[in-house]
Amino acid sequence: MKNKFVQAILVIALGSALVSSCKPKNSGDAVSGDAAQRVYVAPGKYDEFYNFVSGGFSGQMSVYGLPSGRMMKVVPIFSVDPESGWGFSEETKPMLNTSEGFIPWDDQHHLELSQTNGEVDGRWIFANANNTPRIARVDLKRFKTSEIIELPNSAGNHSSPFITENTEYVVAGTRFGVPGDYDKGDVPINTYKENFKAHISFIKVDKESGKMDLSFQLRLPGVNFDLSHAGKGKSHGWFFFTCYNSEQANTLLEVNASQNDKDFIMAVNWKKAEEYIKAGKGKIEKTKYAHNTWNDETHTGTSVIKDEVLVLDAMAMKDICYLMPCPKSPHGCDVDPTGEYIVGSGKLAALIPVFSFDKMVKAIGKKDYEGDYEGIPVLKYNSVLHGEVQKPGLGPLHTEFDGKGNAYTTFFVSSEVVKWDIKTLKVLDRVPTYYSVGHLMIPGGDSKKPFGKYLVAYNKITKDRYLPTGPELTQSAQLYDISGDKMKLLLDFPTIGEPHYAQAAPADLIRNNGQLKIYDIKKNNHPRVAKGEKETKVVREGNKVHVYMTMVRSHFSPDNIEGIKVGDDVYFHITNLEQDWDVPHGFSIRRAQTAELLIMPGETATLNWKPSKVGIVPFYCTDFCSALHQEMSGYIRVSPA
Ligand code: CUK
Ligand code: CUA
Repeated sequence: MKNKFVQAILVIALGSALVSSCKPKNSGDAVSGDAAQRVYVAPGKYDEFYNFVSGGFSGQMSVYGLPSGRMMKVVPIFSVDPESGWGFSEETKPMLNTSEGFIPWDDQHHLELSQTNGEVDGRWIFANANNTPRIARVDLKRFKTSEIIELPNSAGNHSSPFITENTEYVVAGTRFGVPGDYDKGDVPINTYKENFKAHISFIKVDKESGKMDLSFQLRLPGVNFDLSHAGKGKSHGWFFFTCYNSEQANTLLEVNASQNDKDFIMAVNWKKAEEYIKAGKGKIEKTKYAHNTWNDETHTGTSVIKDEVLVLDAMAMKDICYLMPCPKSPHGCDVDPTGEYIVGSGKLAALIPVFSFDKMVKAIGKKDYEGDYEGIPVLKYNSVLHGEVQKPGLGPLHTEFDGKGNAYTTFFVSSEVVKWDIKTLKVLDRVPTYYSVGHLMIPGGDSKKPFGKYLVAYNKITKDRYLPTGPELTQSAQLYDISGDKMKLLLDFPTIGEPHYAQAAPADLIRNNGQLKIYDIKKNNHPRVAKGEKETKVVREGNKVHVYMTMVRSHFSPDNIEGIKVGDDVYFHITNLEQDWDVPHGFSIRRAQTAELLIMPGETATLNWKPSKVGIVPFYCTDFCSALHQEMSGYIRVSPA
């Protein structure tokens, strides 16, 4: 039976390969002959890896199983989510608060799993918001966003969130130079060079709780940071950022921002910066940013607006930052598992430069500079270069590692993944991607200990890979087997939003980290919890009405509510009394101005509703919860004001 099934899948796979027209000629070679078997996870069986994928302009993170490519969850982070009530319930609204109020959307590009000793530890995953600069921490015990911190003095939070090898810091570099916040901002745009500055934020992460705290910012010339990675092993203590627009042009048309032959990789000695901060060299500046935290026992988010930030002028400290020239608008910046090799991918370059950390340290020791850039030493290209990968492909973007001495780089323009040897810089293999790959991911592939085995390409262009769905097509990821000498294509799978960076961890690492199945109702400290039906009540305070409600299979209590008037401001505080795994209940009310609530066992959530019409208003549970789910409903009587 199994073989027949596999054969059928193969026939379908091959058949579709024949009818597609615009594939490179070698596409057949790249597909593994036993691909179907390699990705088939039988019903009831689990995947080998969790794959966390950035949601791009959806603002969320999605969770897939590998090798099956099955999507298991979308975790709402930076965008409202009507399905779960994220950003709609009173408790979650503060999580999307910023210094300029509630913001319902963002562009989520990169994810980074927490690490201990440079190895993925499966505790948290950090996410960036590109548009309104923010960093989030998602707790992987609950698959829920626990914390969001806004970044002051920042615009375009692209070079983030990348972490140091013990998750000491989450680091974030700005994409746009800006003059700073508030009163500093009112300057002519063509005064870019003098007024616009780049910033790197260092967010401290508490070892036990994971709680974030904006520790300090480095102020730098107004270059644009693109991507970054921390050093590891021997280079622990350093951070590496690609910078483009070293011209500091305020209009990024090619003539301006790409005229320099070489931009830079900036090496930042963050341990030194930390010392300067400890020695009191930072300056406290007035600003405003939101810091939002979720409390698991009150089931409520709190937003605090902070008004100060500690800034260290990196241009004045001569030994924090160093620049390594890097050809043509570098994009990705990746550090190999040993911490020795730093790969810069110049997206307009025809080669990949690989820098040596040891050589860099030596060059700094000898002050082997070719000059300086606004007070920051520029090291000589040849004194820091390990070597160049010649003619690897067109449009290199990002590199990951397999832990066996190989690097894998994506090429957007030539639409391929290229495998090369880190030491010899020889190209070993190449496979086409469909089409125009951006990021790639190997489980643990940016850590000290990659898990290898698979590689996923996250593509920018879909074209003919799936059944057409009108002008808008799904985004596409592709899974490759990298366990042998040659890469083999195994599977296409669709993703949400536009996927950028992703992470993956062995399933057991996440499953055994103390996964939560229910919230203990005894520990529920929500200020308006009802821990049993006896505690339910309707309390009027002026035109505000608080309904303390419970839900349990298969009824609400109370389920008939009278005494509500047009113009009232009604709050339904609903507690799910269940204490069984996978028994959420939903709550929706006719003409609610917000969304539904999906409430987990033991949790309390609040929906606000402003009745505008006289009449009978039904409400019901949205999640099929028992044979009597359809009966799980009720009525509200709305009377004239
Ligand atoms: S960027 Cu998307 S392909 Cu935002 Cu990481 Cu390189
Ligand atoms: Cu509760 Cu359906």
